[in-house]
Amino acid sequence: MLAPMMPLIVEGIAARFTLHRLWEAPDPERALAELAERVRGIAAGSHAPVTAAVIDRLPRLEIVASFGVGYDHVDAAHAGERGVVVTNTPDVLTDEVADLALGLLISTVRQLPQAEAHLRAGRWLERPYPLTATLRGRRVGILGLGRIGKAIATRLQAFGLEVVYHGRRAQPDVPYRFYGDLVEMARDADVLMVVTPGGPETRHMVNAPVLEALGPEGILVNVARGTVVDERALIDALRQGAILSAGLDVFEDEPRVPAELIAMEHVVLLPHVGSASVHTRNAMGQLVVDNLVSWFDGRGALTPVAETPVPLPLAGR
Ligand code: 8YV
Repeated sequence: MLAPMMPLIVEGIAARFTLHRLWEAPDPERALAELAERVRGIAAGSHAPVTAAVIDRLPRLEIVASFGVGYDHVDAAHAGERGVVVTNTPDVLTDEVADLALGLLISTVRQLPQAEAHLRAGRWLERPYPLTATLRGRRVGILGLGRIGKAIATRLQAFGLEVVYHGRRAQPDVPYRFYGDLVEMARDADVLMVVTPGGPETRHMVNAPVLEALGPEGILVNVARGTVVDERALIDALRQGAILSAGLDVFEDEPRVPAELIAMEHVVLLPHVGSASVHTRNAMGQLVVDNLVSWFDGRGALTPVAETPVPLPLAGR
């Protein structure tokens, strides 16, 4: 383990394997060098990247069990080339993140945090809270219709809103209109909901032209990765009124959030809490442990990522 993880994971792994807590070593670099010939698995979180260099230093490495559905902190392509399986924690967080996405959307459009602050500050006694924008009649463009995107779409439909989507390819089995071009979708949509994975392929996909196309009544919601949105372009768009508002759970350089965003009273900002309930984080943590146990029991990884569909440990192949 390269950096501290939740107790459930630490204890679950330590109960079954020899766990080396690298961050506790006086010199973690040296500790890794000394362990290099023996390490067969890594448990990873987003604050300690598993780079190609780390993978290459460990000749006996078989599996990287990563916490979170997003795994942009792991060089999975390189792991795949090396025959190392990478696992993530999908499914167990889908509904939690979709719930949060809807909460953030409503909070942003109807200014729930600002309205509450108005009450708490005693200002209701002076005047009612000003009228807000509405969710009614909005068309929501989902960027990335994967598992979480679909769970969000289901909720939006229950809210009586039209859903469209953009992704790498059209999905024949979904009832929503597909746009091959993101700017075109942004032009037709009133909300852009970002749910696509991070990493170099999606970096700054939501840029100035996309925000311009979303338009002055447009709302951006990002529950995916900060890197998908060009944060400078977003700040400019919000300042100039090119879009109406934004609800953000993720940031380019989190936990550092640009002062310009913090100063804007009309945006809603959350500290990356999409999956952050005790229930869901426990389920995610357990899946990290279960992947390692299943792998070293010779039963294969439970949730390997697309880049590393390695079926079984070497011994079982
Ligand atoms: C976690 C996430 O907050 O699953 C993900 O991809 O972003 C979140 O569920 C994150 O992985 C915690 O490090």
